[in-house]
Amino acid sequence: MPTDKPQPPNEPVPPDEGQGSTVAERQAIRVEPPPVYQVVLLNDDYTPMEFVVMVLQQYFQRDIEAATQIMLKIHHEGRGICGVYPRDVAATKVEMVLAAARRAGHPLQCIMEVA
Ligand code: TYC
Repeated sequence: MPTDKPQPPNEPVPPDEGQGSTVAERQAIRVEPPPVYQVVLLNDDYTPMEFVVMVLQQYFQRDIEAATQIMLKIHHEGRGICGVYPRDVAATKVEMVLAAARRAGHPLQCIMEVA
């Protein structure tokens, strides 16, 4: 075949492709909500009720009525939610409650779990 005429390319190249430029793609991006954690107190036979009420007032900003209700729920049902927080806040509250309980010589248990 004579080659004196330039041949057209096999496929047309769309503008801006294959030339090192960035192409923004329309894509649904799913953003998960940040995980929140519930701080839970567990019942035991030795920690005084008054101490648990104090913990709920001091570390979970409950008034005396709400604190007493939560304490009684834990006493009767074995566990109760003190509050729901971002992970770092929940972890700090667990640490502070456990430290206060150990200082006072009580076996109170406090845990966090994904809400
Ligand atoms: N059961 C304890 C008592 O009878 C009271 C108690 C309540 C302890 C809640 C722990 O998380 C707790 N003295």
